[in-house]
Amino acid sequence: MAATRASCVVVVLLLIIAASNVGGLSVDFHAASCPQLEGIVRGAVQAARAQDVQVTAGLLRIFFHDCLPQGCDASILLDGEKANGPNASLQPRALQLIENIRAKVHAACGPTVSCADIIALATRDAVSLAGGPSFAMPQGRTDSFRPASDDEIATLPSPFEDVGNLLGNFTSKGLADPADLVALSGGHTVGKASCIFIRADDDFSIRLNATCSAGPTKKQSLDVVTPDAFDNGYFVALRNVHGVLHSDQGLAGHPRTAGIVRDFAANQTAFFHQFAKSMVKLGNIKGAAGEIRRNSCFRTNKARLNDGLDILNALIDDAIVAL
Ligand code: HEM
Ligand SMILES: *[C@@H]1O[C@H](CO)[C@@H](O)[C@H](O)[C@H]1NC(C)=O
Ligand SMILES: *[C@@H]1O[C@H](CO)[C@@H](O)[C@H](O)[C@H]1NC(C)=O
Ligand SMILES: *[C@@H]1O[C@H](CO)[C@@H](O)[C@H](O)[C@H]1NC(C)=O
Ligand SMILES: CC(=O)N[C@H]1CO[C@H](CO)[C@@H](O)[C@@H]1O
Repeated sequence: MAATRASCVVVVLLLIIAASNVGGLSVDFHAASCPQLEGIVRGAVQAARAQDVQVTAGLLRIFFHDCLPQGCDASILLDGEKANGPNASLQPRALQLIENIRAKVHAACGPTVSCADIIALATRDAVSLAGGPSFAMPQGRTDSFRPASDDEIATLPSPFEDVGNLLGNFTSKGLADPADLVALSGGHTVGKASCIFIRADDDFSIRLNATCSAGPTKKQSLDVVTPDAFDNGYFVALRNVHGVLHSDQGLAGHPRTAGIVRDFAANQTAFFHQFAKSMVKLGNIKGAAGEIRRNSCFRTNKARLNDGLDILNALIDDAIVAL
């Protein structure tokens, strides 16, 4: 009897420890509960890239926009946040890819993996498939109950900001090493920016801006050296004053970041090492306690339940009318 009670206490304690470990990420978090996870994610990202290489850029930006405002919690996929300003240009194909992967993973393993973990893993794979570094990405995140607030979304930095301010903006999120800002800005080695963001303050960038007269939806590659490859071409461009955004070009001139840009332009391995390290750091920004979204990455479980109740109520109303 006493032994049974003692073992109950142990079980309860273990449950408490497991619950309080939410947010404590580890690389083998899903190893036992979903051994197929990494293979499913990589296969799906590879297939998506075969359709459209831009999906790498799409995922990278989603990961950044998910993690920075209120922690990595897939809040970016909920309607409130998705409908907000910065999302206006998130790639719909990359957003849908995350949900497609969730459906595959949950079909194989049950609802054991969060949408936030899928964003992190898919982004990690999209980087290495584009020629970038391969690295371990800790897992065990949960999905938020709500989108980020407007105030939290407003903590995403502006491309018109000076580097001194960007360093402060990143430090306030726990990314305090200037190498974090420089390496993560290196995400702009792939992808495109809308013309309204081009700095247009010297001959080179005014010429780039001029290509935009084609229309307001025209975009310009952020890395003018090797637009679609994940490499250090972006830093080579910054050294040649061929950065596209004010926030990019500033990195080559600020005393706390210029030396790092020079290193990364000369040594791709140094960039790759720091990028992997800073991505893990970005991925560790912790969201509030949450859930594993079971039916769709675009809906909280409660919203989904409310839908179900609405349908049930409608059926009951119909039945009453029929009577
Ligand atoms: C220093 C802070 C940053 C600023 C000010 C910034 C700003 C921007 C802007 C203005 C765009 C263009 C959006 C558009 O017109 O569609 C953009 C695109 C992009 N950003 Fe950043 N960004 C920053 C940091 C990052 C980080 C940390 C990452 C990821 C590690 C990242 C990844 C991307 C990617 C991949 C794109 C291209 C997206 C696409 O082609 O779909 N950015 N960024
Ligand atoms: C970045 O830092 C500057 C200077 O402190 C501040 O004015 C700006 O609002 C910050 N931006 C974000 C997005 O936090
Ligand atoms: C950039 O292009 C836009 C639209 O084509 C134009 O209205 C604007 O004057 C240009 N800016 C500069 C600085 O050339
Ligand atoms: C390039 O960077 C890597 C990683 O930081 C370093 O081990 C290597 O010595 C560097 N290579 C050169 C030529 O500086
Ligand atoms: C303002 C805007 O474009 N919002 C979009 C955010 O993303 C979702 C999903 O791709 C779109 O449905 C919204 O229209």
